[in-house]
Amino acid sequence: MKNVALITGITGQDGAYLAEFLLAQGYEVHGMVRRSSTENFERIDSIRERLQLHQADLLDQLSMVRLLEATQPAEVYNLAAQSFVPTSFAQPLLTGEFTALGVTRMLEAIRQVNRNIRFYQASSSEMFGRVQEEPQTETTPFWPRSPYGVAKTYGHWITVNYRESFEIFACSGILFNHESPLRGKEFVTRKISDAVARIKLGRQDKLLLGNLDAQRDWGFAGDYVRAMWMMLNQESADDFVIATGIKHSVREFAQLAFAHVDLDYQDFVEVDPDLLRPADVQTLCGDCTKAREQLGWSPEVSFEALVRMMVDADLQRVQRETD
Ligand code: NAP
Ligand code: G4F
Repeated sequence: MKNVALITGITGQDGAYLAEFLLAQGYEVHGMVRRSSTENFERIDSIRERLQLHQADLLDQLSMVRLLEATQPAEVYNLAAQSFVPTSFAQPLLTGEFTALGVTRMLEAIRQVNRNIRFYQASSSEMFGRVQEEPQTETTPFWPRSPYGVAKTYGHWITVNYRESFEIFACSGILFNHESPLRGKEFVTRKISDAVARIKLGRQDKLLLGNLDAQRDWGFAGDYVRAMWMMLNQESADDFVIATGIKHSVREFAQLAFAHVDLDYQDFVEVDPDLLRPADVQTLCGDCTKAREQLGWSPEVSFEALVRMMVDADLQRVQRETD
């Protein structure tokens, strides 16, 4: 019999990569999607026929209970969230409802329907915020710097709490930034790769960015979804940092991306003060020793290969759109 998995946030970057990965492992894959006036299935287009999609919403407890009853999953991957940090400053309450309380709603649904369901929570390096040590590990204290980071910190602890209180197999994956050609265009890496492609092909003149000195530990989303599955397929539930251990600045990302198409970023990038955040996370760099040793996980795609992959994909897409 096939293993059954349910993914919330299946229409997002990670949802699409995880769905493809689980299908390749032989899973029956169900996805939770929220109702909208137009379908937003672009990222899962190529696997759409092999997925079973169901309407439900993180805001609606009963819809999640019914979803678990209908699909009877062995594994639930909770990837759905309001995931953009600037929006969390503009809409802190909604972010709290989705990104924090949404986790409890899913855990409550599991507690009610079937406590044997294994649960993965998409936690974030944003929880480290104003970092207390470097590199960050599973024991580094949290100091979130945005309503998003605060909401994710709640999601992390409620996951730990349901594991300790109700013996639910619940894991929190503390993932550092991970990117891909499927990344949303508002995030800085994709904003840069898209702009590089458009500038190279004569469709755009300049690129406005905010904090160029912010440093992130950037990895490839395809590598990171593999870690999610590994966490749910070990003997006991635990929490893991998933990272590359190497950090780069936004400036370096831009430099490399423009250089890949023989351009100098300094000729095109301008700083727009409106893009600076009320409080930013200046630096993040993770230590994934625990995941390496206990899960046997390690990243395969380097920073340089990631930048090239994203720019090349956007060049092809922009070219196609303008043909
Ligand atoms: P993403 O591309 O922004 O996808 C978010 C997903 O959540 C989308 O499918 C979205 O659906 C869904 N969603 C939002 N609100 C919902 C609601 N009320 N009910 C149901 N679904 C809802 O995010 P991602 O980059 O794939 O990240 C996946 C998860 O990992 C998120 O929880 C994110 O916070 C977390 N995370 C990401 C990173 C990273 O670097 N990518 C790092 C650490 C943690 P629509 O398509 O309908 O909008
Ligand atoms: O790409 P970003 O928007 O990602 P951020 O804020 O690190 O959050 C992402 O990673 C988290 C993991 O740590 C996830 F949990 C979260 O869901 C999301 O996926 O910004 C990265 C850095 C920031 O310091 C920002 O200030 O880039 C800086 N930046 C500079 N100019 C910019 C821009 N960010 C954006 N989005 N747009 C800019 O123009």
